[in-house]
Order: sequence, then C-alpha cells, then structure tokens
Amino acid sequence: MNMRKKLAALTLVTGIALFAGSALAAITFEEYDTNGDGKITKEEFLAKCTHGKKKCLEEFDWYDRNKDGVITKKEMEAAL
Ligand SMILES: [Ca+2]
Ligand SMILES: [Ca+2]
Repeated sequence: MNMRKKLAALTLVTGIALFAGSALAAITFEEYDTNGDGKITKEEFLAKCTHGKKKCLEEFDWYDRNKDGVITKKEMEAAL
C-alpha cells in the first residue's frame, strides 16, 4: 500500500468512528431527555440510570462539564 492509500484508508476509518460516535451520543441523549427539551436534568438522568444512585450522580457530574445542573447534547458529545 502506498502512502496516499494508507492515508485515505485512515481518514475513512476515522470518519466512520466519528460518525458512529455521534450517532451513539444522539441515541443516548434522546433516550435520557424524556421531555425532549434538549437538556438532561438530574431527575431525567437518574430515572434512566440503573446502576446505583451514587454512581449515577458521579456520572451525571462527569457529563455536566460546566456544572450548571443539566447535560446538554454538546456536553454529552464532548464527554463521549
Ligand atoms: Ca429534558
Ligand atoms: Ca451543563
């Protein structure tokens, strides 16, 4: 394989990975955002989160990058 082909293949793989990543974020986000207002509140998150309240709250804080108490789609995408 020559260099240009290698580079093209790599770009393709990266592109697919990025696409899959954002598709995954969208599915997860819509699943959590039950009232569809574009934000996930702590209540919405906890209602869907099944692995223990303490762990779920830690997870929420991790997603909530700017610590305003809600997770936006951008924050979720940035976290993934
Ligand atoms: Ca919501
Ligand atoms: Ca936030």
